Amino acid sequence: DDYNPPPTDIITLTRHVLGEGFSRAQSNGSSGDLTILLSSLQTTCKFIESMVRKASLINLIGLAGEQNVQGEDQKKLDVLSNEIMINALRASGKTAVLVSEENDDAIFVEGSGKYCVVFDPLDGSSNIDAGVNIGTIFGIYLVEEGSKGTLQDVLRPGTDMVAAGYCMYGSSANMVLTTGNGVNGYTLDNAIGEFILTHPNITLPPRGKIYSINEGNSAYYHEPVLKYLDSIKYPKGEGKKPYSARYIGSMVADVHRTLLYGGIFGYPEDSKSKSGKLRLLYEAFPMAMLTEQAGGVATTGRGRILEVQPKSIHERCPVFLGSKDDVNDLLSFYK
Ligand code: AHM
Ligand code: MG
Repeated sequence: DDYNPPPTDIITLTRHVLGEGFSRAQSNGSSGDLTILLSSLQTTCKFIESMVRKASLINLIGLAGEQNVQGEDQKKLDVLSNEIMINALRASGKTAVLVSEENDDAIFVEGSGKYCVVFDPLDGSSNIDAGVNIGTIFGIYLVEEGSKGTLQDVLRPGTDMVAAGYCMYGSSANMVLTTGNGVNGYTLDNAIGEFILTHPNITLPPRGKIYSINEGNSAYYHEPVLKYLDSIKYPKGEGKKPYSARYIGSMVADVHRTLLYGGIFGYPEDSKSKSGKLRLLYEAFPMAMLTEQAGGVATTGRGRILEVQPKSIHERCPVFLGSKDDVNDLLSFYK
């Protein structure tokens, strides 16, 4: 017989998260709550995923900003994603403070929730209409001992995060998650509506062959960045090959590729953007935590990203992350 039975013992995200030793959160005796919170985040990503898939069809028949047949204003995808996340995270009963890229102020949730979630509901906005990969990024803090949830609970270095991750909406939906115990990747199986563990223990190769940076900004770049770029494009030494350039302009997609293939991703500070473009709390910190947990390095050029002390929730931060040897090469130009 040619019958090939499908695997019947699949590891779903829920199963994995339930069974994983939640090193940091567990030591606070609240791993059950984190499981519930992650489960709620999982649902929001499935919801956003389905909206992203439908959006291209809707775009074909109506422009954003127009009214739909019911006479309601059509919401743009990023606004919709933000509402989905805020509603679900509030309803989870496990959150105290929410910080979204889409909201000027932090949101304080009434109740006994102990977690703070910082997030960019739909990152890569310039890519939405072209159908290029976009994603949701999130980081999670536990409120400090005795706190009911204040701004101070989210104005903390990334080293305090208990979990971080993203979901990339591409040819498939991929969730990549760390709870401080390595990095795992899951792929959404739409047929059963579950994220399945497909990339266990993601580990960055020590060196890659790809650089990912918006080189169109070269006119503004500072010397260390220009010199580093030169060194990988015109390598000196027997048998050394120039690096390949890959830049999507969606942080989630560029970081995802970097985690899987290695190399370096960067959004530096320059003479035009004094702190770069990316947001510290909900872009740089989560991606830096994932990178370090996968064995890579994440730096501003001057120091470890995760150790930056945030002063305000939407502040920006220069970012370089990726394979250990590649990022250290870059850092040698800063010395
Ligand atoms: P956004 O939050 O408005 O989408 O901007 C963040 C995005 C990142 O996903 C990406 O790394 C970066 O902006 C790309 O910027 P640029 O187009 O300047 O290269
Ligand atoms: Mg963003």
